[in-house]
Amino acid sequence: MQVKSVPTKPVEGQKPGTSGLRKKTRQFMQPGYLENFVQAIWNAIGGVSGKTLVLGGDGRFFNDRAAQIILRMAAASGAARVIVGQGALLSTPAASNLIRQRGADGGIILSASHNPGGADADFGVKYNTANGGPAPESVTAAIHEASERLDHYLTLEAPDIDLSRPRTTGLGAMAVEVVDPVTDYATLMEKLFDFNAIRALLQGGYQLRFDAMHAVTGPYAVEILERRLGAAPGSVINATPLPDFGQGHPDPNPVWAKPLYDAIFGPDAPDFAAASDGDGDRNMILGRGIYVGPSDSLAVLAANAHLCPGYAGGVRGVARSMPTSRAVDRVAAARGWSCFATPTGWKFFGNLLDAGMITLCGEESFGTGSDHVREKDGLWAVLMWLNILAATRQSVAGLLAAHWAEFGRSWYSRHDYEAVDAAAAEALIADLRAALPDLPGQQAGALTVSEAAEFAYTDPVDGSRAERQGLEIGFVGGARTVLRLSGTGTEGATLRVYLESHEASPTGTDTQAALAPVIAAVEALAGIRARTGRDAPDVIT
Ligand code: G16
Repeated sequence: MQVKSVPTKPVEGQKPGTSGLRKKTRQFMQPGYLENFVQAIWNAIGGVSGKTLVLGGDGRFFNDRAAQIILRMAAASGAARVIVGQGALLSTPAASNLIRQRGADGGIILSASHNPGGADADFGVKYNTANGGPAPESVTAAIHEASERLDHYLTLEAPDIDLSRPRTTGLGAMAVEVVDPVTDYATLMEKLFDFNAIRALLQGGYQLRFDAMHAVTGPYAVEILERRLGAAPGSVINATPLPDFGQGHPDPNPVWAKPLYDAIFGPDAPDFAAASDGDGDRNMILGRGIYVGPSDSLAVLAANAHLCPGYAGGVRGVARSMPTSRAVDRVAAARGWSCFATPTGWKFFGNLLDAGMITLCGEESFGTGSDHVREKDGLWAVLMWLNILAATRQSVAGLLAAHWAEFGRSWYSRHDYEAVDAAAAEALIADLRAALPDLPGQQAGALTVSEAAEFAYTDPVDGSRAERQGLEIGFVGGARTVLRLSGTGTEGATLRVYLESHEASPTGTDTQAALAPVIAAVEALAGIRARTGRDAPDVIT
């Protein structure tokens, strides 16, 4: 088998965003596009010669083709071994686990996460480092730089490898080890959670529904929830991963997982329901008649973590992304844990987890996780909820009511304006940024601004600095808002507006009504309607 050096030129815009490089699938399929980015990764990490890598993806359109291209490129550049999920499938948390368990040097995950899949939808490539986590900013910057200096890439002239069954085979001098994508991950979950207690709960007639949204968690959920824990067959719905996710949008939130969300408020609602996203790292938690917001979910998991065997030794500390609600801060304060606020993006938790400074972390964007891997983990969150529900024998609604009674309630919502004209969105942010110093003391609707600043973060472990991570405006009385532009969209700009207020003894149930003064204050300060031409957000979560 011959190594081939293919001359190439740098392509514009191969700059990894919040979570790897995410573009339209057709762009990735252009000859040389994927190859250029992969070669840029190799170049940025000092080559792959002699290294062991993990490879897999969420099964979306082009996943299988991309895996073959990457295998040939790894072999051509001298990699010693690639551990690849059967059928080129691996959920993001399972890939993180494999990298760690096998002591691999890193891994490539093929996914555009919760974005739709298909020839006319989205594709993505993420590089994870040896700790199993998303590449930090220093590495993504090096990849981008390498992508701008590329003049050739290396590949092997070789036929496709059969990835349809577990076995080890060779590609040139490189070993290709095809592994079952589920087994190691399921074993890890059995160590962290009390499977006997969950099994007893489920066998006592407790009804569970898990929506895999035709994405990668289907096989994981069937194995763990139905086979190992004894949930009734059919409890996992939309369980077969499809290249276009059944034409759905595999994003587990009330908008995109609407059938599940509606079912929980319907007459035949199960006791507990959950959904996960394209690559299995996000989660949405629901209980009969109640939706659990991601920020509340993190707070409840932290407050009850000691009930799960993997966390019985206690929680060392917690972290949340800055726009995530402060519900978990109140738990941390009550328990005497340290609590960190990081920029949006799971990579910012990596150093805190590696240094043993935090045990649990989470984000408002439906991500929760712990030190068991270095990615957020959808099914892990579902199992932790089930373990806590089994241990307390409370309903989801009962557990939340008890939590709010103890810590008060953080009313929280995110308003998204999608595919907004990029220039208009950037101008909105730039103008508000310029106005920040003058905002304190200013009246905004019924509220008065108390503080306003652009969030910047100094990593407490390595001192690295991340600037311009969102505009944060606080109001007298403790409410706040954050505005930032998404780093994961593929069309125009997505403006995210995060809204929060706190009530010590909560009464109502309507989140948007509770937040109405904050919503009006943001409009008064930022003029979103006039500047974007939108009357209302596209998505409210
Ligand atoms: C990715 C990151 C998350 C982050 C989210 C934010 O999620 O992994 O840590 O919270 O992006 O997205 P945006 O920049 O659009 O607000 P995922 O699930 O897409 O990998």
